[in-house]
Amino acid sequence: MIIKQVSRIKPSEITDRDVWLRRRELIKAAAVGAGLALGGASGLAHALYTGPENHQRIAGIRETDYGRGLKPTAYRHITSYNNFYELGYGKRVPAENAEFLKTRPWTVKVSGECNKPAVVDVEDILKMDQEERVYRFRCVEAWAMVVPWVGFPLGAFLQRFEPTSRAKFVEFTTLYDPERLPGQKRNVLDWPYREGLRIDEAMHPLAFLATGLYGELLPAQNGAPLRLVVPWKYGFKSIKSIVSIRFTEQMPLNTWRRIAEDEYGFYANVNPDVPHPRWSQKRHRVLGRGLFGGKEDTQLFNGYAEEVAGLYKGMDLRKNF
Ligand SMILES: Nc1nc2c(c(=O)[nH]1)N[C@H]1C(S)=C(S)[C@@H](COP(=O)(O)O)O[C@H]1N2
Ligand SMILES: [Mo]
Repeated sequence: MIIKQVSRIKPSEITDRDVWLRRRELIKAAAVGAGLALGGASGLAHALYTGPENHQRIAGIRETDYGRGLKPTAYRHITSYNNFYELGYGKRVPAENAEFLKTRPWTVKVSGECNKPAVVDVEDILKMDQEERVYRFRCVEAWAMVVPWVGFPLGAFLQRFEPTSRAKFVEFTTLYDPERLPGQKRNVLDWPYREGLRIDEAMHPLAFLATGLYGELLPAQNGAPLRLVVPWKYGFKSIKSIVSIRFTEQMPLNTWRRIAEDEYGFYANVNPDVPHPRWSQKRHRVLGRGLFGGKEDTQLFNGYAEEVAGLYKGMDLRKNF
């Protein structure tokens, strides 16, 4: 019966965040009424598209103003159109292979230029205060979506380990385990996937570590149990299924730059005026808005220029692409 309640309102009918929030209340009420332990922001879609570890609501999520007024992309699109090469190539394949990625046990090792290196268990990470932020997300391939993430600011997490003055960058690494991430059995990328941020980018209040979306734990295909979200940069910076965070003095060599440094830079800031060598970045397609209805102009820093432009003052954004 919860399915019926939920599916009465299609994600495509949500016009703004207030409606979406009201709908969430309705779903909560329906779930309680039905005596179900699991809620779910988009009912049937969850059942169709997610693996066995999902449907786990995150308790005590704090609402925030981030993204107020943005219309979140439907859950089924966010979770069925993915880039996660470790779970296969092709947008639909990672969701199909979700069950391979067992996310327990899971630890995150924090090391390098810091006073308090540590290995943190994912259960402790999930005990941190969780908040919700609705962010625009723009892939370098010129598709985009709006995601209601759950998680916490990256900077708040990093401070716990007391980075030293030599910590100029932060390097992130994805799990390497070809059994749980079978795409790693083929040498398509130089595994494990790595990414990096400058320390001031990492400490910026918009930089986020996500544990969930739509109020539930992340599905495997979206980077469970912990992934980076840097909304002003192209999607490939938002590394998934993180097991290691290292403070470094040198700029880390991120995976895509290693493969094609003329096409993918370190900064990867969303910028409509700097085309990819093989395509324009002026516009993008928003998932879930139909084949012809979803085109939008791409904004500098993906619309977050007011917040982040100061990080790049005096830098040539064409050279440092
Ligand atoms: N480990 C890892 N992280 C990754 C990727 C990947 O293949 N492996 N793909 C990146 C790219 S190109 C994008 S666009 C986003 C896609 O995130 P989504 O599938 O949650 O939309 O994840 C990024 N993080
Ligand atoms: Mo991407």
